Amino acid sequence: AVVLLLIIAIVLAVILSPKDFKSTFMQRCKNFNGNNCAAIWDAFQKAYVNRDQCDVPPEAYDSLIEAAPLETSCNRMMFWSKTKDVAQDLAAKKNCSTLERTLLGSILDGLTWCGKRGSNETLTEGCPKWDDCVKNPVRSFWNRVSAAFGDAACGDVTVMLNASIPTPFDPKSIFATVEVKRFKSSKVKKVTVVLVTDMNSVTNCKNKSLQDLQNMLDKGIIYSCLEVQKSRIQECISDQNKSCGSCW
Ligand code: N1C
Repeated sequence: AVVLLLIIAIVLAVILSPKDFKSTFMQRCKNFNGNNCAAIWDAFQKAYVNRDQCDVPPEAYDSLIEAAPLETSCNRMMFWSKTKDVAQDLAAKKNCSTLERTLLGSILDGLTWCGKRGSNETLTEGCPKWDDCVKNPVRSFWNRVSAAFGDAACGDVTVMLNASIPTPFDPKSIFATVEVKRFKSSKVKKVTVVLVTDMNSVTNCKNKSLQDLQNMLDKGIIYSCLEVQKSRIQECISDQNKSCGSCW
């Protein structure tokens, strides 16, 4: 009986998961006050349904971005790499904008999806992992939406990086491969790296990869790097009166 129940549960989970995915999508969209969530869903799933799971290029999401443009505000944009949790907490507290705090980012954060040839279903199991192939639906989504987020960067921009890894500015990261390259000196005045340090730190603002970051910026964009202890950042999150930066 236990085995039978288990089989029924698995079959149900497989049948129901695409629907679950759509309802999660719609729920999150509505929670964000998305007004045309049905149209956004439509544009979203057109990107990957009925396609090979490793043949969804970032451009497949162009019409999704058109249907749900990113809303951001100058001087309040925050980028991050390998510091997701602390970046999210700070952004929420300081009312700064990370990609997860835009409509599309908030809907799809943490989700996995893909389609398959000959079907209009959305699958959530058996989808390619991040590194299985470059043109997988999830990876292409983050690449495309991050490009739009990078394009929107303006004014003073904050980037949270992690001093506990040898290469805080990881050349393979989305921040390095997509976002930084889109910062334009006509719009972005300054990039401030907040390098989050703690007891496990292995590097500082003199890190070679940060030199690479600085060199990659358009001429005219001011660069600065601050080493800030994680405990201090936690105070910036919890204590209004603590003197911190505008997004940290
Ligand atoms: O590759 P990363 O970091 O440098 O990507 C982070 C960078 C941020 O500035 C965001 O604007 O790119 C954007 N971004 C997300 O917003 C995001 N949310 C969730 C990129 N990736 C995002 N994810 C997932 O985190 C995604 O599935 C990918 O695998 C990780 C990337 O995290 P990272 O390597 O720390």
